[in-house]
Amino acid sequence: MAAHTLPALDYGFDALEPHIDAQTMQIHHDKHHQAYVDNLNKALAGTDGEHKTLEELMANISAYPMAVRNNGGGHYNHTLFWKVLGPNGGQPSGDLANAINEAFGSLDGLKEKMNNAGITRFGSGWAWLIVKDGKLEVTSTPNQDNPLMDVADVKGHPILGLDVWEHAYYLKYQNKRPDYLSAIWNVINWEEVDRRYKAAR
Ligand code: MN3
Repeated sequence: MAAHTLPALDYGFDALEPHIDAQTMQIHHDKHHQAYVDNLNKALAGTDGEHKTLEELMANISAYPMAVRNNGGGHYNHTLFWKVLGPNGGQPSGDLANAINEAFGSLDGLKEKMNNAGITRFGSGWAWLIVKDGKLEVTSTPNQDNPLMDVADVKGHPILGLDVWEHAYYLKYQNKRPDYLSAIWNVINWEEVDRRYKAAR
């Protein structure tokens, strides 16, 4: 397949203000994500991994060098992250809302569980809402790992991911990761989470 490329955002860098500031979005997308893409392409050049999709790489990531794990995970995770964020906020509805209520009691129950997963993830990583055996679960991963990887402690199909690396929040929130995690729920694109939920079931 062709070399991996940085996907454009569906909204402006300032669209998630005041919850996520424009400067953070610009650096995060144009610098951090671009670096994952560039370093993934470098790590894959001339290897059999060059011909695999991202999903194929994730499923067999233990067979690849750490540079593919870190940068392939970084590319997959951020591509998902930009899509599940958006300026319109709102709430989950339909089957997804029912599944959230069933698994976590309420939307607030999900938020609490995911924020706790993000806050207790030491160092850098991600908090995830996944579909596992048809049901919703919350988990977290270190670094740029994700639940699609064969090395993940808890495997499943991610439908929402929250980046808890400091680069995702430090300019606005400094060391206050819980404040960033509280605010991010104002800019979740629930239509996209719902689309991924239906696809994953
Ligand atoms: Mn990031």
